[in-house]
Amino acid sequence: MMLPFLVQANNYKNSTAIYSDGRAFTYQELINQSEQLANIILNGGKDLNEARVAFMVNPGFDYVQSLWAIWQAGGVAVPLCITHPLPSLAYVLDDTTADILMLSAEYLPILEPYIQEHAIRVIIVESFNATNTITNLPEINTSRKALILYTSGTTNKPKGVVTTHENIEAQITTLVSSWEWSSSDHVICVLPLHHVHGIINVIGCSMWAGATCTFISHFSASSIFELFAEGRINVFMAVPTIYFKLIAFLETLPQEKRDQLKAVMQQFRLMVCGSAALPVSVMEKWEALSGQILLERYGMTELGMAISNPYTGERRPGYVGLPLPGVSIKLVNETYEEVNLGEPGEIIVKGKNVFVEYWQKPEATTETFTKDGWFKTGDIAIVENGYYRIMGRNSVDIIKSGGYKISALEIEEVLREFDAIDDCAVVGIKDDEWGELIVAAIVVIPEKQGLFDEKEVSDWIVQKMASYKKPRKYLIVNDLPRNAMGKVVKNDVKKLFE
Ligand code: MCA
Ligand code: AMP
Repeated sequence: MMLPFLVQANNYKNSTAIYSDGRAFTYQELINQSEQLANIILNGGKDLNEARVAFMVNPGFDYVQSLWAIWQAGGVAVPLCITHPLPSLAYVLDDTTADILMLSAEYLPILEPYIQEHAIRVIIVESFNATNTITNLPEINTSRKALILYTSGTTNKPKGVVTTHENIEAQITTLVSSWEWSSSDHVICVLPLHHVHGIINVIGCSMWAGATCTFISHFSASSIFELFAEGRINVFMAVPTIYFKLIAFLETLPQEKRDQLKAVMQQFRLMVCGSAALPVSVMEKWEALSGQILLERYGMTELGMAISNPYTGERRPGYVGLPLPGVSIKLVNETYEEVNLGEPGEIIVKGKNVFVEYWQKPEATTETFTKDGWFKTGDIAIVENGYYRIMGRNSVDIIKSGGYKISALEIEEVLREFDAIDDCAVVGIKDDEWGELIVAAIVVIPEKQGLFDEKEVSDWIVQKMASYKKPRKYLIVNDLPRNAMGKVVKNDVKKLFE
């Protein structure tokens, strides 16, 4: 049996699947080339049998063909973030014990030290030349593992979220039908491709529907509007920070140019926002500038999307809408009993969309499900007049900045390794542009007073972890605020930055 995404692609062989690298690629090319790349990955073997294949590949045709090739070879795809420093990449490679690494050539230098020290097979994606060899690829059951995405949580190191082909199909199909994706859609992908938002909502849905996806290499407001102005794109998806930045850019343009862009954007079929709370002010400004009412939805790496405002019907500002078809939701109290309607509770979720496990972390996996198999999100919500509203999280140690989920504990652990730092506490403080801004209260080692240098610590930390995890403000304190038990009170740390 063919994997479901291939069954879909075969319905649209002659349509354009992707615009990237200055050209158009049809579904037929995607099918052929990914099949042949799968053969190269297999290297004479019959089936990767869920071996992990990491790939650090630029957004575009190469990315999608790599993903599809890994799946067709029977592997588990592990996308690496193209802007992460070596220690973050090495963590994922070690954790997944990936023994095949697929790369865009430009990422070879950053990974060279890792490659030198590990028996890992490297495939440079651009140098692969499609031949027309006859292929004999394995049969893949959809219950097999397909993808591992890393997510930060309340533990200090990110965990690998494992989903199967079946999970991915459920995550995609509920969106394709609810948001009425069709083969005449054309979406632009501006999101990073190591997270669900870009992989499932943009690539997964567009490729499933036989639509077209145009890639740009990285976020740039001017490039996005240039593409919009061409008049071909009709679907757009982004995080609140991106809409904030697009609004700021539009506001710098002369009125005439703004009017032209508004006329173009009014023709869009759909604009979606999610990954973090969409401020009502951003939704309103965007509507004034684009004529579009953003559709806000709620999701999670472990779930794909779970709750969404309706495609047709009221898109209520400040609310995430209703559970998507196939996704069961309950709001529960601390003992996992359902709360009364109108009371706040933790969101717990069941459905085919829900991931299977945290990679090689059986205890964390057991802990995150209730006894009867509901996934505990850690997000608190309330139902008001029929719609869900997200009220916050049950952990202050999780920060959402720029749409990225970031563990305060992970940053603290790295900061504590810095020479002059004795102790620290990292928190997220409210910020219009970034949702939350990462800040750190620092206790300097007594003998090293005066030696703490913000720039030095900033330059140092980005060599250890992704730059979006870097604290944006530091405050030197004599002591961290603690409770009677000696535990740092994060809400009091936040107040220090007010
Ligand atoms: C970057 N900068 C920041 C931050 N990030 N400042 C404060 N807080 C931050 N978090 C600063 C940089 O230091 C730099 O400043 C300037 O912004 C530009 O940096 P750059 O890295 O180029 O940023 P960017 O390209 O403008 O990135 C902003 C972004 C990006 C496009 C919003 O953060 C992004 O792509 N976010 C989306 C993440 C995402 O896809 N999340 C979905 C996962 P200077 O110039 O002064 O040095 S969540 C998910 O998948 C679930 C399922 C869901 O619900 O969707
Ligand atoms: P991630 O693990 O990166 O997938 O992030 C998932 C988290 O993002 C959720 O647990 C929520 O805390 C948050 N999130 C996603 N969408 C929304 C939204 N529309 N409103 C508020 N929070 C959101």
